[in-house]
Amino acid sequence: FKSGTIAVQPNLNEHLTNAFQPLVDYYEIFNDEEWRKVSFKRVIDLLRSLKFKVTSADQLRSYRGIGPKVFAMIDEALRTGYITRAKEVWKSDAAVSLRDLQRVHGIGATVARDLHKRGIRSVAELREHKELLNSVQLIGLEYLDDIEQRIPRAETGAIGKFVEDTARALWPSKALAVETCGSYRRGKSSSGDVDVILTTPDQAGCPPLADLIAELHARKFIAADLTQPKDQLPVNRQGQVARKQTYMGICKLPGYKVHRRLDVKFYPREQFPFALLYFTGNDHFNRSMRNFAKRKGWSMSDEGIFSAQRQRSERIAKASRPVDTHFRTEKDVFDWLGFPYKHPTERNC
Ligand code: DCP
Ligand code: MG
Ligand code: MN
Repeated sequence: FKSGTIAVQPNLNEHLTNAFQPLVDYYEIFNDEEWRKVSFKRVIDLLRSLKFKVTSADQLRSYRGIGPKVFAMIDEALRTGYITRAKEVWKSDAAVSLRDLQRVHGIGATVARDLHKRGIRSVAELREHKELLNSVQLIGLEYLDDIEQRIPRAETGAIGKFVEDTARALWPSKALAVETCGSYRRGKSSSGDVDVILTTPDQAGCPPLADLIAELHARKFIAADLTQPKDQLPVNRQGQVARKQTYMGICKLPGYKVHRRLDVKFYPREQFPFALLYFTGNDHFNRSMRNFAKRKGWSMSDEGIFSAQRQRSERIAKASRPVDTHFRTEKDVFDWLGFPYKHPTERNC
């Protein structure tokens, strides 16, 4: 394996790269203006590579690749927080199309651009051209109207409980910990999807998540799979899985009308506090905590904490975890980092 390290290079100029990104997305669509896309992309790469946070356009006077137009745009973004030209393209027909297409699960920026180039301008048009979609995108399209509806808090809790009850019935001897995370755990009155994570204190590993998903299918709770949990193996000799396992699908409670997006993840016990933290979010909170860790020389993920010069090889990354530190709870992670503890309901930043 390669032993090279990935130097941690935080983007200190997100305030500017975000302002330029819509221009890249926009010009990506027009083949004859590809050069515009490339030049804005170069600007973003340059800004991303800087070792300082730009506070005045004058700091970039000496940089080649920043012509007068881009210079004016940077100046505008710093003064007003946005770029007029980017705002215009954001409202353009093409951008409206791209955003509409990306409502479908499995359609990201790249696929949306491809579809747009093929002449598909909206979800409505997509419904007439299903031959362009893969199986996951087809499911995303089929359940789009349901999935876009917010889930009332009580229903999110009931879905979490259905998964929990099924898991406990399936593995009665496993002493499972089951938690519904995401916006639900942060106390929100409604959620976009349901995020359930599980673990077991069993040192040998976790049972196959595929078995739980099969049982949820048997109970007619899952309507469609967006991932295939069987792909997560290999299992060890005891038939147990030592790594995290993840599943995405569409579910519906018995007697309910609307289908909901469900994420289920099964983590080894020692990773659980990190998984809990990560999937509770929100993403802004996660970013600030990760940045805090980074400044102390650590890199943090849903699986654990690693020395920041994270090796390319996962195995080495695991080995670089500080020895003799056992994280039992989320609070252990806060305390170990010296990051002030926040209750889940205080993580809505
Ligand atoms: N997460 C993250 N960064 C991402 C995606 C997710 O840190 N790019 C973390 C934080 C989220 C959590 O995973 O809170 C769950 O992701 P969701 O997309 O389900 O987001 P929420 O549950 O917070 O909100 P929603 O109610 O929209 O599902
Ligand atoms: Mg969620
Ligand atoms: Mn989710």
